[in-house]
Amino acid sequence: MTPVSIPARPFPFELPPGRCALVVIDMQRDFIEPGGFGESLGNDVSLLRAAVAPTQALLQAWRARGWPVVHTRESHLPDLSDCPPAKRGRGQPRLRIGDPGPMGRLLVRGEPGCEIVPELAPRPGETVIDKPGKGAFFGTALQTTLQALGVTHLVVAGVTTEVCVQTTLREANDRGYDCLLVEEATASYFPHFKAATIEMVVAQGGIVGWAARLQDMLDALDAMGEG
Ligand code: C5J
Repeated sequence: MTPVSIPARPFPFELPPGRCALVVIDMQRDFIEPGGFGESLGNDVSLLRAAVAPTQALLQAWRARGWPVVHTRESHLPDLSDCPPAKRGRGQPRLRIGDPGPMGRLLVRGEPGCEIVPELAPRPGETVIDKPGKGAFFGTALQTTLQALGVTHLVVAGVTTEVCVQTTLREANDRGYDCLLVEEATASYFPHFKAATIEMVVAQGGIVGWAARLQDMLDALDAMGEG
């Protein structure tokens, strides 16, 4: 099928229908809602809410076309055997990974806080990747999953822009995927880090990938129709 040309920086992104997965990074209650891991680190979690509605719009577009959707969760096994002590011990948070909080044990699989926010809940048939690190390829089956789906391009959304989103973009870039970050569908506790990350991605002729505005992406998809 002919690629859809998405207006983007540093130049248009040629999206191959059906071979471009939407990857939604870590839109979990633990990062977005009060009482979770993000707040335990001293962050204003309300800043991340802005990415929810734009990500919903992307999910709607992908679901309407039956294109592949991948959700990730930064999460650990209940015994924390996949959480390096250096990660758990870092900094001086009020609560650490695995400690009990109002939404259950922080970043532990199966706990309420570890779930994706209800507005963006995965649907049956969508891939959910539990990842112990910042990058979605590290310690996961993401690469084999994407290969099995025939995916060559990624459209990326999620939080936080400069941590798990950027790490995943770089991992994907090194594995040969063309990646586009949707600006409104990503957020950071530090808005200037979000802005800087977008600039880093698109600089030097798209050294890591592309960035596009949500409406430009939706308009380009609408123009091709739903198929
Ligand atoms: C962080 C993430 N910020 N999902 N995780 O620790 O970006």
